[in-house]
Amino acid sequence: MITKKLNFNAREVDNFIKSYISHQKKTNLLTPMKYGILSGGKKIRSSIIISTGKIYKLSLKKLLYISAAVECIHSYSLIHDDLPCMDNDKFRRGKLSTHAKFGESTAVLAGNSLLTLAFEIIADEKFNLKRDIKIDLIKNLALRSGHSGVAGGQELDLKFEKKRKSLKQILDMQRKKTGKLFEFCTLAPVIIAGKTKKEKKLMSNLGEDIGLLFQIADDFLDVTGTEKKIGKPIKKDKKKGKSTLISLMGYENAYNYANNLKRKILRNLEKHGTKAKELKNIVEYILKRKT
Ligand code: GRG
Repeated sequence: MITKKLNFNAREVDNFIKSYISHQKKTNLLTPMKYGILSGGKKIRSSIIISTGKIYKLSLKKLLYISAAVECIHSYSLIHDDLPCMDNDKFRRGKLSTHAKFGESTAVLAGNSLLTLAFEIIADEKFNLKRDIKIDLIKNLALRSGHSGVAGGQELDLKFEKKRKSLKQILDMQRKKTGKLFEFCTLAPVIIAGKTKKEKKLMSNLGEDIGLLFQIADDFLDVTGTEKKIGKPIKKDKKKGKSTLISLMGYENAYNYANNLKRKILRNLEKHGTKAKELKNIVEYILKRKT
């Protein structure tokens, strides 16, 4: 069962992060940082990293460093996404959001500290990789987190509220806001494995498609999910006037779009045969998920 595997991976990554953080200097910000990264969350990006690593026969240890770094960026983005100046959400993962629990300025600083921690983890000398590979990883993660990636996508998302946007504009925003970090998840193992430029491009595109699928599925959950299961208020997108595929083309057409995207992703994974079985199962799960 894929959910068992996802839970197992999430525990492995949480344990790695806990142990990593236990060696950090003790500061006031550590508590809100831990609250933002450790209490809950599916760690699906980590499972994508780990299952992509299986295609290239990489050790779990190496993949855990990358997973921890990505979860730092992801948690940082959620902490900031919930802030009053962004989506102003009081609940996340079934509990108070970080700013609601610790105050706004602490949440901003805890988010910023998770961002820098991500790069500290990759640069750590205990992460045993050649220097040029590490620089490549750091550069690629930075590129996807900043203005041409997640942060840029978030800005578009906020700007698009209560406006009628085209399919192209919505897809561009969602590919940046959510797709770019997933892109790094399927690219990083290829960088570590030292594969060709062509393979890197193929796996980057695949990851971005998986991220887009994940975002569309997230938008479905806002309509069909329950607050108890997803741990945050539902039906927010309509209230806030968010630009989504559902607002543009209706639920059924958006579902067909997502289903075709899922099929395309699975077709592109065919060439890896059984080595990609776990990644394929995660892709199937993304569209079926209830949390
Ligand atoms: C530059 C990283 C960065 C952040 C600043 C606030 C912001 C800019 C970006 C927010 C981007 C954002 C919230 C994207 C939404 C992605 C998404 C679908 C989140 C939900 O992810 P899940 O379901 O969450 O994996 P869990 O709780 O399981 O970890």
